[in-house]
Amino acid sequence: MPKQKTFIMLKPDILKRGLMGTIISRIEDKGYQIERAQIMDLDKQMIAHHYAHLLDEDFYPKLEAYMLSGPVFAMVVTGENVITGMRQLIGATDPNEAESGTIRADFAKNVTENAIHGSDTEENAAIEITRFFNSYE
Ligand code: IDP
Repeated sequence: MPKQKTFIMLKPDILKRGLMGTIISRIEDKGYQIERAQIMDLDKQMIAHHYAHLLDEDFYPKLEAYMLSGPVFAMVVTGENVITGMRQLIGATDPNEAESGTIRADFAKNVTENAIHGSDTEENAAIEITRFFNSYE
């Protein structure tokens, strides 16, 4: 299995609550490498592109407010089968449904403020990495 890249983003409350290091350790402990990273503020347009599939949802304004509530930590993470592996490490969208030991089960506050994003497909990983880092190397 060749190395893959995925886009991972620690959401604002993780930075505010001082949990960045803990979550980065979980990623590295799984054998993945952080290849690129930056702390950044998102704007409404960036959030609308990233969550374009959710723009019509009732909860979108709440999601937008959460993603604007502080800087995020954006990363390109690499490793064997990293897209599926990171989705497993992250857990289900709703922390009440996330398997124990996953990042969301341990650190997400609720289904909106759920700590972390990870790309779901290789195609989306390439789109998201390009959106956040301006290039897919
Ligand atoms: P994912 O982040 O697990 O891939 P998506 O369905 O793409 O799940 O949702 C994107 C983000 O939108 C979630 O991570 C969460 O922050 C928020 N979200 C998703 N579903 C709900 C919901 O039912 N209520 C409130 N917020 C939600």
